Formats: sequence, structure tokens, C-alpha cells
Amino acid sequence: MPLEIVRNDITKMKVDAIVNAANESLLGGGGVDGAIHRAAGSGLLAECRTLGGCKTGKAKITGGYNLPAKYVIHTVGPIYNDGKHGEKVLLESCYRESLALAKEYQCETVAFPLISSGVYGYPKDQALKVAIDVISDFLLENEMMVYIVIFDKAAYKISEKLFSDIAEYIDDNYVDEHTNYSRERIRMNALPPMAPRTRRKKTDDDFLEMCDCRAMLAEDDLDAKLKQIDESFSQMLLRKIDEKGMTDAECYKKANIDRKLFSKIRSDVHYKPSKPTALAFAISLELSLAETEDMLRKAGFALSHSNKFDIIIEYFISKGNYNIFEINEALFAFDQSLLGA
Ligand code: AR6
Repeated sequence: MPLEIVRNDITKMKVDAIVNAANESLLGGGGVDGAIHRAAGSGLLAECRTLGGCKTGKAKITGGYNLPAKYVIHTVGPIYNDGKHGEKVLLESCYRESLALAKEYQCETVAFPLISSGVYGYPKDQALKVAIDVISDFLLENEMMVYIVIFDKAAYKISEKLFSDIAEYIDDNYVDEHTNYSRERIRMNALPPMAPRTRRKKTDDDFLEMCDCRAMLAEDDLDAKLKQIDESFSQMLLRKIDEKGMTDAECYKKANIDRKLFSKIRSDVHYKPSKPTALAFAISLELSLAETEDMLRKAGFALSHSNKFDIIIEYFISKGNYNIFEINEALFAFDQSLLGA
């Protein structure tokens, strides 16, 4: 999955580069900056001293020293005032500049903290949105695995409105499921009784004829059935990509699926993806709920109202919101597994 939100201490991430939420002096501080300097050791501070500081919205790179990461990219986020002082543009620039440096140094994996969302006071839900927007834009054009590292549960917040909307949708749908089930039972009980069958004693000829017919029917049936083997998941995926006028790359990037997995699916007509992968493609292709169900069936799955994961996906599809990163934000907030590979 090219973009993943994880809960971790960024100093523990085994990636090519971690990003530091620094200040303009680049000489260390509190928060994640302090943690990174402590874990990297004094070599990091010595190298930072040679850099001559860094402007807000810009980024500079150093070695990782004692960290598991090879590089540290230091970026300086804006101090949040009231949101009307260009904070968003500066924060976007932090992510863009850091990603550009990571690319220049051929990093394949990069981990970001939520820049500016601590001491610098940027509201966490908005800080996360900026991070997701800029990183997902970048990933449309570039191959990289990017992690947004959330330090603790409290540090993570999707907007309260979205959270409560989804919570309400989950509640409603648990209830609906129950109501539908009751309705179904009432309907079944209301069916008219079946007409009694007329009986005639069967002769041996009747019996042989019946056996022959059954054998012929079974053969025909099997032939017919074999001829109508459904298109596979992979065939449906490729057909839909064509129908939507997308390129393969557009589709797998929007699905937050990496190129290697996509090639595997493309070249194996019988490939059976996991449920999150199948759903990620349905989201990327902006399929309706019915089409999504169809695509899932081809992979051997179904949407069910008995788990939150499915209901959250259904919520987004029913709202016509196919932004996989926003969906993953919500899934993360409800402690569900994320979409993608
Ligand atoms: N791993 C991942 N995330 C962390 C970690 C960690 N080990 N520690 C904190 N966070 P902050 P800022 C999260 O204050 O707002 C420094 O003094 C934290 O929960 O570190 O950009 C600098 O020198 C929060 O969500 O950075 C600057 O002076 C996020 O990292 C100033 O703070 C960023 O919080 C920069 O402030």
C-alpha cells in the first residue's frame, strides 16, 4: 500500500528516511525533534550545525546516524495562528519539499510525523488532511511507500462531524439488518401453502426413461454451466478499467495498490485478491454499490452488515466519496484494517 497510516514511534521506523518536525534553527528541540535527536545521537546535531538552519515550509536532509532510517529529512512546519496566515500553504510545502528530497535521494520508503500538529498547534484533523492530500497527489506521479506515523491514539482525530456521521450510519445499518431479517421472516410465513402433488405409480419404463433423461439433462446442464463460467475478478477489473477510460497506473494508484501486486493480478486470470484489495479497486473505479458487490463476489467475498469495516465502506460509496485516503482515515479511526494491498 503506497500510503499507510500507522501507530508507532517514528524513531523506530525501518525506512529509508524519516521526516523531522524541526524548527528554523535545526538545532533540536522538544516533541518528535527531541526524540529523533536522542535516538540518532550527537552525530546528527553535528551535521545539523553545518546546514545553516532552514526556512519554514522548506526541508533539508542529513544522515540517520544511530537511527534505523538511513536519512532524516528536517522540515519546518508553520506555527498555527488562526489558519488565515498562510499556514496551510506552508504546511503543504513541508510535505512537498520533503517528498522531493526523498525522491532526489532515491528513497523508496519514507515516514512522516504529523508536522506542526504538536507544539506548533495546527489542528490535528486539518494537519492530517493536508498530509494525506499532498502525499496522495505525489503518489499519483511517483512510486514510493509513504507512512504517516501517529504517535498515540489521542494524536489522531478525523473530523468530529465525519466520525459521528459514520458512527450514526453504523448504528442505523445494524438496526436495518435486524429489521430486514424480521421482515423476511414475516414474508416467508405469509407465503401460500404449496399445491398438493398428484401421484401415479411409476412403472420400470418410467423409471429408466427418467434415469436417461436425468443423465442427458445433467450433461447438458454441466456443459451449459461450464460455458457460462463467470468472468474472473481479474477480467472484470481489466474490463472496468477500459470502460472507465482509465490507465492501469491511474487505477492502481487511486486504489493505493503497488505496481507489483497489480501486475500479478493482471497476469493471473484466476488471481484471488484479499477483500481489502478487491474493495480498493472498486473504490478506485468508483463502482456503484451493486457493482462493488459484483466485483467482491468474483473474489469470493460479500459486503455484510455484521461488520463495521463493510458498513464504513458502504457509507462512503453511498455518499459518492471515493477518496481512498479519506476512507482509510475513517477506517483507522474506527480501528479497522485499511484498504489496499
Ligand atoms: N513519533 C511520531 N510522532 C511523534 C513522536 C514520535 N516519537 N513524538 C511526537 N510525535 P511536535 P511541531 C507527534 O511538537 O508541532 C519541536 O520543539 C506529536 O504527537 O514534535 O511541528 C521543534 O523543535 C505531534 O502529533 O512538532 C519545533 O520547535 C507531531 O509529532 C516544534 O517542536 C508533531 O509534534 C515543532 O512543532
